[in-house]
Amino acid sequence: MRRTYDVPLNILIDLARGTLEEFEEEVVRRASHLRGIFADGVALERVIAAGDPVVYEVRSCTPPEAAGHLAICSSVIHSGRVGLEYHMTKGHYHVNAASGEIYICVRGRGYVLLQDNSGRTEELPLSPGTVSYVPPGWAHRTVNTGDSPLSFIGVYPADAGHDYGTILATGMKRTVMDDGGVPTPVDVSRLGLKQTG
Ligand code: S6P
Ligand code: ZN
Repeated sequence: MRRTYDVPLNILIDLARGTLEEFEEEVVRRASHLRGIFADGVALERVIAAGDPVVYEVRSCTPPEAAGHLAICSSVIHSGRVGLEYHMTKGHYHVNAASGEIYICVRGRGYVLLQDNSGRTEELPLSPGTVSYVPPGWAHRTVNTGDSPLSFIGVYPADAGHDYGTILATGMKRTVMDDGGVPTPVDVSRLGLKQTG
C-alpha cells in the first residue's frame, strides 16, 4: 500500500547495508548515465565498454512535495574508479535554494564535495557515524574512496527539487583523485583532462 505520509510512521533502514528497506522509488545509475561527470572521458568510455557497471543506487521515500514534509533517501555508491577519480554521484543544487540537507553515513569511506555559487568549496570526509550538514545553496556530490560500498541516508525538504543542469554545464571545481594510493581532494584542473558527453 502506498504511504501517504499524513500520519506518523516508522521507516526501516537496513543498518548493515545502509539502505532503506521500505521506499517508493529506486534509481540505478550506471557508468553510461554519468557522461560529463568524470574528468577523464576516455577512461569513462573504457569502463562503459567493459560492462557498464552500476555506480550507485538511490532509494527514496516520497512524501508530498510540499512545504513542511521531509524526504528520506538512501544512497549506495559501489567501489570503483574512472581514471584517477573514484565512483561518485552526479551532484546537484536544490532548485529551491532555501533547502539544506543532512547526510548520515552508515558504511564505507568517502567525501561529500560541496560548492556554492559564489565560488566557495568544501570537502567533508565521510565514515560511519558522520552527519554532514549541507547548508541551503550548496551543491553536493558524494565520492566513494574506499574498497567497499559507501552508504548514507539523506534527509531534505520534500519540495527541494533537484537541479542537475547547472553542475553538468559548469562542472564542480573540486574532485578526489588517487594520488599515489591516497584519496586526495584536488582542483579538477589538476587532472588536466577533457570531459565527454
Ligand atoms: C537528494 C540527496 C541524495 C542524492 C543521491 C544521488 O537530495 O542529495 O539522495 O540524490 O545521493 O546523487 P545525485 O546527485 O545523483 O542525485
Ligand atoms: Zn540533495
